[in-house]
Amino acid sequence: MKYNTRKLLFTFGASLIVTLATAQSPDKVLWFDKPARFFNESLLLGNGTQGATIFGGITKEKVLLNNATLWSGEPVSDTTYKDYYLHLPAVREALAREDYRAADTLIQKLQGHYSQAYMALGTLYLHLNHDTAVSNYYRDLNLDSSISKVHYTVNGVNFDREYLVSHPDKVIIIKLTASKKGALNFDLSFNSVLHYGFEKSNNSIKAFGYAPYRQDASARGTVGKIFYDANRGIHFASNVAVKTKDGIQTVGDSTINISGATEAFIYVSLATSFNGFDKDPVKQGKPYKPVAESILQKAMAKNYDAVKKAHIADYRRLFARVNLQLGSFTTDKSQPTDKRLQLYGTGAEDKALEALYFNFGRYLLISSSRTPNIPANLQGIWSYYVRPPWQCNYTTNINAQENYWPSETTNLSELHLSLLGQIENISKTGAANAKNFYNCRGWNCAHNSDIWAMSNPVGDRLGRPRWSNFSMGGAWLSTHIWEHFSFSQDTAYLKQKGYPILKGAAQFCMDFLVKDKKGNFITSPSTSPENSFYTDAGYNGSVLYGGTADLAIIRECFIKTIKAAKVLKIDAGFIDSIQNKLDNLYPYQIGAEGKLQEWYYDWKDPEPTHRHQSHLIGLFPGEHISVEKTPELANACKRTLEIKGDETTGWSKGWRINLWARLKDGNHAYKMYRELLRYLPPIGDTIIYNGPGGTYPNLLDACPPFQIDGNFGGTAAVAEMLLQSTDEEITLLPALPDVWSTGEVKGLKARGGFTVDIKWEKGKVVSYKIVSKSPRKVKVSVNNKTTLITSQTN
Ligand code: FUC
Repeated sequence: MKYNTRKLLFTFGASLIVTLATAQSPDKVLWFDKPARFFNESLLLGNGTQGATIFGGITKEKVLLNNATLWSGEPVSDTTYKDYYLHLPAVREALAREDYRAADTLIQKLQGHYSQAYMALGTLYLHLNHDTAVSNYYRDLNLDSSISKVHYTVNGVNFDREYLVSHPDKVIIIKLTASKKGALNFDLSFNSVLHYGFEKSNNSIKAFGYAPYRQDASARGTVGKIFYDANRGIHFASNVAVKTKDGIQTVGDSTINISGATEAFIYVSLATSFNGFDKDPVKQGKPYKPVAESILQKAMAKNYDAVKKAHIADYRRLFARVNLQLGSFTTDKSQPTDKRLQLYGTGAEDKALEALYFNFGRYLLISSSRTPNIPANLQGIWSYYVRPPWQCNYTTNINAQENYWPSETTNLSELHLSLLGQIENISKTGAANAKNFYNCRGWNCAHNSDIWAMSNPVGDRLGRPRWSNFSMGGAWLSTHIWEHFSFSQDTAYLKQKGYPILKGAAQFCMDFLVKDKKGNFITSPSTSPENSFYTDAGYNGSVLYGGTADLAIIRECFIKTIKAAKVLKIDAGFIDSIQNKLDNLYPYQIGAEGKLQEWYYDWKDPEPTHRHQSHLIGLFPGEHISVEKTPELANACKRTLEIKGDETTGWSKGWRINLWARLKDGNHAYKMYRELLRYLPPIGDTIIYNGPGGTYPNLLDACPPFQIDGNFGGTAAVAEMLLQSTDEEITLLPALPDVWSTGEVKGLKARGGFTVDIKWEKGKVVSYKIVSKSPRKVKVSVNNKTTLITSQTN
């Protein structure tokens, strides 16, 4: 059907839409007055593993189906790159004689294969047989319940749909109702962009298929090869069945027809054969067909309302832990979300939209991060490509980490475990990687990973070193282990799981460090994520020695390893040796322009506004630079950010807002938060990589293209404006923007295992509550005064 805009415009005056919309909380509901044409307008549902993308089409509805465990590829072998480290001395020698051109080329010998890619599973199509002229169209996503709805009227008959993806029941359900008996008539079908087929079944559509066992990466625009083999790679099953009230159901091999129903429930179960990063998905794969069948049968045997009730209770257990009120709502509630975003872009005040974006980030994490060892990828779990942007992988020079910044501070600590499990897997492949590429102990990860926990430098010996040869992905990831402990105080986790992995990352760094000509410890070779320099001789290169970002990440890794060993009272000798190297790292330098120097020398930047700022990691997400403890370095970070400016990609904006918050400049953080929420029109289904970062109509972050890290960075930044903590002290409202002068937040988390509620008026805290499992002494800074208090227990 062609969507009838004129008809809709004519009928939108209908008060029903306004009633539906205004009944919703403007900070917890996304709603629209027309179906989505593109992914950037759709609504995303997920139970942390299964994902459904809802377009809300009228007579033609499509629902994109995803499963977090469906990727191309197979387990990696740890012998592929044996002895590659023999190429390392030549790079070091080139750098020692300041031959940066030679280093840029020689380092390519230290590159292996690219990561594999996250795969779309399939699409469910619904063709409804009724008139195309509809009125009262409305669709929404309620963040309080994780349920999406569609409503419209045709010839006086109301059609309603309700969509959910249940975590307790692992099933996707669409409920359709018609207000007139027998008015529901539709066909249902399934297809996939992967290799697939159907199996005979009397009462369901049973689709089975498989992902490529190998997919060669493509640089932008160029298409690499895709390899399929029915006996290799991750296999999937998708089962679809319908229950109806009234009417007749006709089931074919690949379609289901419903005629004359009043109510219908579509059940979809999705399962894959993935059985762990080191298991062959065919020979050692999970029994995906029986799993999909059993999920479907169990869910269908239950009463829908019971499934829905369990789904809402399960979801709310996580979502309702935090409540944010940013003052009086000035929103015109009768405006759909995309319109609000556009108005906001013209300068309108909409505190409810600012809170909605924060709530949406928490919603997205709950919906994409509940699979053991499989963290949210570049697009969470929602993708419709065989060849997604950047393989839709884990990019470990910022993006994978940024996804998890809100996990601890916004009270979703257990969701962090997906990433922590992946880090454990990476530490295993990364041990071979450390040995093969660098002849070091411990483990290491370069700039990418995937479901197979691959960790080698990518590039196939042709890649640009500025991203391929980043060697600090593992050390950076390992800092998440301490963060999880610091917020959760889970000593058993630290002792049994976390510390040995953290120690392994530190061990790699210990072995990798070499001395510069003055006797300082540095890395060589080194890169600064994705950036390049001009040497004094005018060479534009990217491989150097002693890059600041490497050393900043090593500082974080060492500081946290020492803290963890002290908590566990172990490894005194090892931590002495770490402390020694930490004390003798090449110190930070402040360049002529007042910036925190990014390169070993104060070289010129070809791109002074470059999106990456990994050398500032000590300020955020790290802990060793702060306004209070290292004011000169903090000031140099500030100068760096001023020179970089505020115009950058979505994820980079998300990061910079956090950095400005740590600089205690709430107004600058807020300015950039507004710019992160800049409306970007949907660009259709082509992948566009260039242009400003912002937010699509469905509130998804645009790098561009869509990348979920910006959503998570922005969400973390709101928490960082309202509450900051170190292992020693909690600061309330450290970077409160003037415009958020009155508000309340409940349930944020602080390091030390504290839960914090804050109420403020005219920019000052008027009441607060700090809770922990048992009463503990804690230093709190409130309205610029620090006091020692005892925490409450409830
Ligand atoms: C890094 C960034 C890009 C993009 C990619 C997934 O390489 O520099 O902007 O976000 O990751």
